Amino acid sequence: MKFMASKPPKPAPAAPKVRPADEDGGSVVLERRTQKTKPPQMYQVVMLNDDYTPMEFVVVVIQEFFNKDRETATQIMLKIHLDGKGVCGVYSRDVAQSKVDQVQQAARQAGHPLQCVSEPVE
Ligand code: TYC
Repeated sequence: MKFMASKPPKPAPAAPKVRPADEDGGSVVLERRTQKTKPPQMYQVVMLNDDYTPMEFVVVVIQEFFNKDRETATQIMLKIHLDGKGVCGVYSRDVAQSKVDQVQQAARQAGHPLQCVSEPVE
């Protein structure tokens, strides 16, 4: 038998351990949570009918303060005239209140009894 001058060959290196994706030690796990914050309460500005404010004034007010085109403003005004009230727009609480204030100031200045109110949307 021949004498071995060199060491016996090392065993092949072990294959790297592969961990499952959810156990890799460094990854970020995002939990699915039910949303806790509710969207803010919105308010509708409702305009009321009366027997004295001219239709044209109401149409102009709806165009000016609620950013509606003339046709849409006319439809809203006619709905108010026929049904007694109608929604001109839906906003956050502060914006809705400021629309009410603007309409009432314009109506008072022009000498018309036009009224509108802000109310929470269900
Ligand atoms: N009813 C009013 C008229 O006949 C018109 C009108 C419409 C007034 C809507 C107010 O919010 C209103 N001149």
